Amino acid sequence: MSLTKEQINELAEHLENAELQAHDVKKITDKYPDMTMAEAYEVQWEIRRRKEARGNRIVGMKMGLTSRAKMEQMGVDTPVYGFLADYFEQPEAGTIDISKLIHPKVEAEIAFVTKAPLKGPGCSVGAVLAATDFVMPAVEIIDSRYENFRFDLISVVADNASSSRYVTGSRIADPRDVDLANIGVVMEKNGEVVEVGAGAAVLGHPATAVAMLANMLGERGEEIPAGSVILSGAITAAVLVEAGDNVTLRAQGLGSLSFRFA
Ligand code: OOG
Ligand code: MG
Repeated sequence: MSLTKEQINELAEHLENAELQAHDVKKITDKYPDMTMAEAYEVQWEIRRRKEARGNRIVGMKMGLTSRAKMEQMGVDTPVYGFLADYFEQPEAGTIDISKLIHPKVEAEIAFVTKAPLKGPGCSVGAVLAATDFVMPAVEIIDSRYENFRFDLISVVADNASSSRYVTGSRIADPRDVDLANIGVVMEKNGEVVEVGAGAAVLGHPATAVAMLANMLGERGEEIPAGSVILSGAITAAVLVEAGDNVTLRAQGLGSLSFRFA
């Protein structure tokens, strides 16, 4: 580690303030070009600690950059994780206040809700499916705190993988009853189809991303607790939204969900 604990804390405060005040900042590797991935995750865990100290609950986790569409869109090649705090969740059919966000984008995902803990190393897709209570369609609203949504892997990990908001559909399904690799999703903005994809875009099967998350957390001695919401990563590229936009996600066999930005 080349950064001191004080520098990690300062970076966490800097990035969290950008999130809470909805303003963009320069990517942190401009100032700390030698920062490591381990240090980037330290910053993210410090942001998480700050939120918990303020009384926010951590309700789950997300994987990001798990599909080719996303890796190509963002110019990076390795999946990353982030955490989900209670206030990230937004109701279906509701309105998201865009003034609290910087330059949000929407992406289609499958959410898993666990009924048993998942711990790596050695966590498999079978273990994920056995520990899954149900799956739901989800739209993640990402909002990088970096100028023009441009970053490298280290900067985005420190910035909690651009996590901002998410909306889940109300139709739940047993993962045994849906073919998650072949599930089709259609995302619409203002009634027009903007992205389509299939579950297999996420590492061949969305549950693979959840297993990868458990294995990454296992390296820190952490696990996915029972009752967590896990966003498995965007199936499609992310689409920029603005005030007034309506977003709908239709997921084959899992119904649809809609919400708007104002
Ligand atoms: C990083 C977060 C990516 C996903 O589902 O791929 C992500 C970003 O693109 O800003 O959430
Ligand atoms: Mg995502």
